[in-house]
Amino acid sequence: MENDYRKDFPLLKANKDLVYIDNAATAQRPECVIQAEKKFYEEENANPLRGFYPLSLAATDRYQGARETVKDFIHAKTADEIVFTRNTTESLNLTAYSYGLSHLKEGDEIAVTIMEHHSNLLPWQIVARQTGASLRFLECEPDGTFSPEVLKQGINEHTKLLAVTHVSNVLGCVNPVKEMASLAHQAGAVVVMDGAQSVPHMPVDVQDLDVDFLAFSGHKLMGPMGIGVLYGKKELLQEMPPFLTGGEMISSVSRESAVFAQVPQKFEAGTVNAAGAAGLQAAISYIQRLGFETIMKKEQELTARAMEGLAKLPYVKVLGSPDPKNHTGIVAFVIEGVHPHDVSEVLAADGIAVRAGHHCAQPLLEYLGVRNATRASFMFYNTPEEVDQFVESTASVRRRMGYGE
Ligand code: 7TS
Repeated sequence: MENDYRKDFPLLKANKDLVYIDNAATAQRPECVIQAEKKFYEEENANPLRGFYPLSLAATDRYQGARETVKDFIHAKTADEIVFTRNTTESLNLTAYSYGLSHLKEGDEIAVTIMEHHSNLLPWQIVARQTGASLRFLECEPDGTFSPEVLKQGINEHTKLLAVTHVSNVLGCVNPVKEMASLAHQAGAVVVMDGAQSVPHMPVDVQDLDVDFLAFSGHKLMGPMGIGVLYGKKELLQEMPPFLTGGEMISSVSRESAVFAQVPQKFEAGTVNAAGAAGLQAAISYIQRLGFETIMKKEQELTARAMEGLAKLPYVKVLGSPDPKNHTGIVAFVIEGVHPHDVSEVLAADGIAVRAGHHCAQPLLEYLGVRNATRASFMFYNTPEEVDQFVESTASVRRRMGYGE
């Protein structure tokens, strides 16, 4: 192994021959994240934000400390702008049900890109159906770029909300969200950014991008499953109605009504995932110790190596830009004549874990004229040797499926 990041990851250490390149689905967790969750349960476990005894105060401190860490990580103005959720999907649904249903009306338009993950599409379909607003799709070029005309027409005086992913989980391209947000704001719309595939891999600064909402998941950035984040500008969160109601999100309740707590507690009904927040905090610290410069350099090298290898196979077509520089660690591809499920099974037989299917982006695949694809997604802890194994195995698929080459 060329790098020694793998030693930080118990699962990778225990499975020396595993080539895990399904990182866009979920990353592996370093030891420090697993320990942070364990430490919470062993030393700090009590229901946070409720008790006044020392243990509950310790749990509260850990939970709110994690919020501060997230705030600094994405450069939010205040920790009140950070709402903990279960995952990206819940963060986006919260935004749709709370902001969308209360702000949109008939005649309004919701601009969504054609490359959204279903998590940033289905909630807006529901908002459109319930409010009478309509969806307008921003269609990209096959390489994932948007022409200025598409953006100008799609983001117009009727647009009240722009739903855009920072990085496509299929094409691996980075969208020009800052420019798109500026157009949306000129039109009077708010911007909801899906950061599931960007926040783990590059610096994301919500103030610089000027997005109104940002959603991401802990598990894709090496944190625990079951903890996610919704960032929202405070003035927007403050005037939004709650999404879920019940314990911990109120300041007082009478028989007939309730006064809700301040943000972010207003959006965190019920017992929170404090251990998950502690693990997420540890994951962010791990990323910060490594630095995005190193992470991006490693991931770019791995992606370039993979794409150069695949480019030599005439029956393999990579989705999106042919230039590795326009891909984060994500490389989705089709092999002529072979179903992606078969591709992934052949790779699995060689110990290689990739994802195959529609990647929860069916409108994009349909638009690109492919039904399914296989996807490799690299993370800094992968090695050039693993990339070579993946390319070699992919090169053997057609022969092993009986195509003779
Ligand atoms: N948005 C994007 C861009 C994603 O890639 C994903 C998950 C989600 C939202 C949903 O995240 P969750 O944590 O709420 O599930 N994407 C994938 C994937 O590409 N393969 O498995 C999950």
